[in-house]
Amino acid sequence: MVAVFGHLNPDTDAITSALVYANFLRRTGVDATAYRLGELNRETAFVLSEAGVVAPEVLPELPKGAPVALVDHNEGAQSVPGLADLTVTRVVDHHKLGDLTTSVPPYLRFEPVGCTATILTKLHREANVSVEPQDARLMLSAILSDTLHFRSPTTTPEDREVVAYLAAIAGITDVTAYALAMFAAKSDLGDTPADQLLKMDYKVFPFGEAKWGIGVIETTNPAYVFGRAEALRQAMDAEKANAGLNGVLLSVVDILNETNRTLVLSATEEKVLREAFGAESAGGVADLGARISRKKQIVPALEAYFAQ
Ligand SMILES: [Mn+2]
Repeated sequence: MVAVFGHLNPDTDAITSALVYANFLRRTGVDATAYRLGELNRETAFVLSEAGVVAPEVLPELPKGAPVALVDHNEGAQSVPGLADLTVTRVVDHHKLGDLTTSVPPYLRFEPVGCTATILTKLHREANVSVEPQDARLMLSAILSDTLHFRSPTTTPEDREVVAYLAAIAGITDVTAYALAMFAAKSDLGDTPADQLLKMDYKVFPFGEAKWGIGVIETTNPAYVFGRAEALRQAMDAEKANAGLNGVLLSVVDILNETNRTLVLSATEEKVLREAFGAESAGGVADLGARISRKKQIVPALEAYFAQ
């Protein structure tokens, strides 16, 4: 049995791609089960509930050498601890290639599109496997989530075409209304503890010798997040110390207005934000303008900065 899972601190794409790819593998004759590496965020819980789908189980401890398939990630720092002791047989992803090594020749499918689900839809078409309506809804949701309904610069024409294709199969007639409902669910953060808010969409990246944690809160209600700035900075500070990180950033992305204002933890982060992005900080917040994509606009600039 192949265990299929997305990254730590899973988002909608990480969860739904595991579900859909495991189903695709089963339908093409491979025994596979979807798992998750963390709690669902509110958007993902909304998506699964709308689709009538039960969340995958948390990945149990696997025996050494167990076959696994990675979706929506490939870097060790974003995966299950001990990944190096497992056998990566497949990766379907739309992120930069990191430190992945394998012990057997793997099936790898990487494309620079807006969402793993776009690639999974193509896999169905290429294999002449029909997309089931429930899977169509899950994949459409993932694409709307990852591309912020086509606002993100990661969006490609294929993502748009695939959403139109999946909407017809899923019977979703008003994609805009559905996307807004998803974003409202994501923004309804209630009294979520600050450390959970930080980790909701959070990844660790190695930059040379340094390791940085970069969180993103995509919301239609940034005022709520900034109202909790002090507690969030405390959570960032604790995470930086506990995980031995060189820096921690938390970007607050206003989905509807397409802006990024990033919480600045210390002089270290302030200096890097100024030198890598030309972003000045005021009141503990740096204005990163319209850089709303961590994958395409934040991480590459930091890689270039730390490579100097
Ligand atoms: Mn993704």
